[in-house]
Amino acid sequence: MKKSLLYPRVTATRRVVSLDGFWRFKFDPSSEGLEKGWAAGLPEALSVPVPSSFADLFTDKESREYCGDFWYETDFFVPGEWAGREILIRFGSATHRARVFVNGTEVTSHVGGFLPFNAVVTDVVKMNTTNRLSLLMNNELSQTMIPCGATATLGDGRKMAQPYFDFFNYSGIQRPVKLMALPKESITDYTTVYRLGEDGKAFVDYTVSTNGEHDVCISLIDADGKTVAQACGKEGTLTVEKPVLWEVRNAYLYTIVIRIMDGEAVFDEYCDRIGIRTFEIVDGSFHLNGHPVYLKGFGRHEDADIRGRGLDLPTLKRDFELMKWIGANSFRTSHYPYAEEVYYMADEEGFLIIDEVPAVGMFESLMNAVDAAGGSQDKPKWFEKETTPELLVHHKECVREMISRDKNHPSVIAWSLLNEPETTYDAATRYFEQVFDYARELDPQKRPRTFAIIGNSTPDICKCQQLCDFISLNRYFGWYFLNGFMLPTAEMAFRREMEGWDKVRNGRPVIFTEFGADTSAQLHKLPSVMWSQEYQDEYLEMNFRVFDSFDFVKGEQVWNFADFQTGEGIIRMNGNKKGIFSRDRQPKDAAYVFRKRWTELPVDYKG
Ligand code: BDP
Repeated sequence: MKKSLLYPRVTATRRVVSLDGFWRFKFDPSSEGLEKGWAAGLPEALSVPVPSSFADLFTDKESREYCGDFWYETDFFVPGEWAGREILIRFGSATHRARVFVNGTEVTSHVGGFLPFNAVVTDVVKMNTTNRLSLLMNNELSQTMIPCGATATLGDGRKMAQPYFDFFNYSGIQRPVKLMALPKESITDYTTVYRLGEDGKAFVDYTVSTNGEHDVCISLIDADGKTVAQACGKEGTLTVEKPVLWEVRNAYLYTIVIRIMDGEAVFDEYCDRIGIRTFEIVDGSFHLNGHPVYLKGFGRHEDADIRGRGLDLPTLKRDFELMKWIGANSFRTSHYPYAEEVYYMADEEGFLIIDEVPAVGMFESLMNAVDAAGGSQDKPKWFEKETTPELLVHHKECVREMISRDKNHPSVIAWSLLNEPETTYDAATRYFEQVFDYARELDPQKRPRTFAIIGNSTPDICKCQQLCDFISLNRYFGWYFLNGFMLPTAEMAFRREMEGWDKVRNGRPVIFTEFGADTSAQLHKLPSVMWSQEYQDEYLEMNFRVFDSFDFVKGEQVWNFADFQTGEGIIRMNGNKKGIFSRDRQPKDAAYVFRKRWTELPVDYKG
């Protein structure tokens, strides 16, 4: 049960209680809490909401920038009628490391801040009374975990996070926490793979895992509540005679009901919503249900004022409304897997997701945003370090957890396995091969794999692009390179590089996973200057001209959906301003430029 990443659902046999709300909280800069017994009770605690990042809740800089150990604590009640069941606590995520205690006993630990995990607490909880849940957490960055970074100790002894990536190191319990009661014999996982028959039928090949011997039965129920297919056995095929397919921006969802049966008795029941669709690359194009689709959308962040990266349903709703308004059909979960609620909303709204593992910051010269702009190159090679083997173990574990969690979402069409890593030497190739092979092995749907290629990994020197099923480029011609008055020369250089990609792409599609220009939502200037809204528009028009003149470009995801928080620095004015929307989700001028383009481009553009 510990490893089951099924989304928590109440069914005939399962009970779920939310533990979200105000929790007790305490910083532990000297890492003394464990020794002092804080796992059993937190002295002089503060109060913070869960889910939320802690950084922007307070008014002092020490709290915002805090790096090190910290504690969360709450009490929860276990109903007496749950006796005899398996009892679990399920964390949507805990950033970046957590040790979990119940009534003072350690029950589990987890490393990696963006994927869920369970604590099995059956044997440590007291029934029909209150129990104590405590987490000893840590948000330090290192070179052996993703996202990569370092932790500095300043002259005055304080620790400081040094991300090798361009977003704020938001931490805490940022996603929902649930108390669950499951039957002892239960469903632990399921997978689906889709085939479309020539006679208009659809076939859903499924597997179900349980922790017991009894057989399972599966039903597929349509949106009107009618059962359209049934099958029994832990592996099998559901045949849907007249399927309604899940289409881009026109989603149709079925409910899959899985039951462990013993005669008429139902031991366990799990329900989920799935969409029937195929996704593949055919003749250099993305095909959804056999039809070409051009990707229009964003690289995004889970980021908003005050709550930081904490799941916030109103913000999530607003983001999807804005994406619909602007004519987008896709996004990348840059630079980490998002909260599960995001994928369920994408399933319902018909958005296509490139799901990204938190493998960012794997480039010594990207040690901070200043280096990113300056491009210092005399650093040791990232994938030849002593720390690389340990990093690979953690990276693969995150890939496993991501695919295990997200594999049944119709919205998820591809895996992005790294963002902007070094790619120009053989050790990188060897590292990449292991991650790419592992993803292929794990994914029942064999979705296309890619990684976001940094600007200085050009087609002539990149030694990893050949592993991608499609090529994803992060390109900043006209912003980091040849910017401002030099924009026309940026276009020439950009076109030359695209000709280079055409030579090595070997029939594969190319998309842009990043392009963008920092822009102040307040600044207008005629003629334009960099950072003005006029310049953002000119920059975009240049990029569009390039995209439109190469038929093998099959998608554009601009950086970024909205302005977002980063660390402090001389090239970031209270965050990254490449948003098409401001951080409070209002349109910059560029939003209207995109809206015009994307609402006019046909879904099968260049198909
Ligand atoms: C790319 C990164 C992204 C940054 C962006 C930028 O993938 O995380 O925010 O550039 O500089 O290097 O705006």
